[in-house]
Amino acid sequence: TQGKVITCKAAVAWEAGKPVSIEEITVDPPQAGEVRIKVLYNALCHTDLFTLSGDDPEGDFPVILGHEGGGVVESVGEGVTDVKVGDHVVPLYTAECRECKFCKSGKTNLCSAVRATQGKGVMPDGTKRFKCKGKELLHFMGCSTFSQYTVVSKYSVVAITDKAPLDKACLLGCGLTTGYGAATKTANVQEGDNTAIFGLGAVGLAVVQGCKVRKAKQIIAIDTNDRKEEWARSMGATDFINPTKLPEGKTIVDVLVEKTDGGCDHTFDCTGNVNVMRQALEACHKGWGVSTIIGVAAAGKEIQTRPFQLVTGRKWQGSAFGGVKGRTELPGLVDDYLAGKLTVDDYVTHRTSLDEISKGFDYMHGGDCIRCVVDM
Ligand code: NAD
Ligand code: AHE
Ligand code: ZN
Repeated sequence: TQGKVITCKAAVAWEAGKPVSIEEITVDPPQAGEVRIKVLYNALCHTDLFTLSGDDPEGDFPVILGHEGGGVVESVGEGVTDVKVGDHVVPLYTAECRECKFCKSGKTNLCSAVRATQGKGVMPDGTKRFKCKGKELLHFMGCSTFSQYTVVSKYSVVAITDKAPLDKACLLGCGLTTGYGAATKTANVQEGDNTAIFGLGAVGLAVVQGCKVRKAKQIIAIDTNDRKEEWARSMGATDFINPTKLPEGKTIVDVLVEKTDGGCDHTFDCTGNVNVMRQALEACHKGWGVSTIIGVAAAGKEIQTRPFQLVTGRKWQGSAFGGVKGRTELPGLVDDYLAGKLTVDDYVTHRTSLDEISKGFDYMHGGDCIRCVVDM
């Protein structure tokens, strides 16, 4: 198939707010600096739902969604040397070129090499590789893993050991790395810290794992769904609070400030709800508490607090892909997974097939699903 157009199946999002539909599409060969991947597995992340809903300001249609995938390199364009045909790979929605101002800054994992074109749903040269019924389809987050074959920039893919099962390692393509990295890299939680995590989906549970590995003293898990308590404790949470069941007249901030003798050293939002983000900030300890936003809020939503909260020493920050440099650091996380330091397998609570991917979306609305892996 090298150099040939491939015909395969994909879940196509024709328009916002409508279910994806399984279509036969064509995938062009990789151009210079590009890699064509046979996608074997893809986990469903809430960000896919977010964009499908129409709430994503960068969301445009028709598009092939999906960004938490795992597969094998089918062919490479000229100038690609870091991956080769047959390699097991994970696509990266946060690229790493190692040449741009961001990659060289030593201050962020963000990379500018392909982000502008990625946000427009096209390849770095401004064109697309997907067609369906004669119509071109947009790319998504530089990955588009809802297709049996996809094409990505060489900066947006990393090879991993073939000892890691791809139907689990694909979770490191987003949710697991995002949460674990947010705690251990972006926030850099220290031993003895008091921490609170709002929202115990795959991301929040991975934050809990990161706080645990850093030997935080209190790891307070907060979720409106009681069924998440068991999940949170299994990942290392010391406490669980359902903010819809508080003592009369108490807010979640009151409860957390009392529980932590003045407030948390670190809090995390993993819900995408801007009101929760405010609570997470205001539950931080005066003088030094840091709140890290991971959740993705809908277009137009904004965060609010009194400036006094910051003047008196609280800090508000965010985290993308856990602050992790994918090409440099993801293989290390795979090693941690294989060494049993990072729990991944337990997160896969549901499976489905590409033909029945919409069942996967239904599982995610159900509240019992942590991650559903699609066999492509
Ligand atoms: P999820 O929907 O599986 O988990 C969200 C959890 O938050 C659920 O358990 C839900 O019950 C809980 N929740 C909802 N409202 C709440 C509230 N008011 N108070 C407390 N808990 C509440 O989602 P996920 O896949 O874990 O992703 C979490 C968020 O992180 C989403 O917004 C997603 O888009 C975002 N995300 C961001 C990045 C990044 O790099 N910044 C990466 C992955 C996901
Ligand atoms: N297009 C969205 C971007 C929202 C957002 O914050 N995305 C996260 C990844 S979510 C993965 O499940 C992120 O890391 N963004 C960094 C980046 O470079 O976009 C919007 O809201 O505009
Ligand atoms: Zn995601």
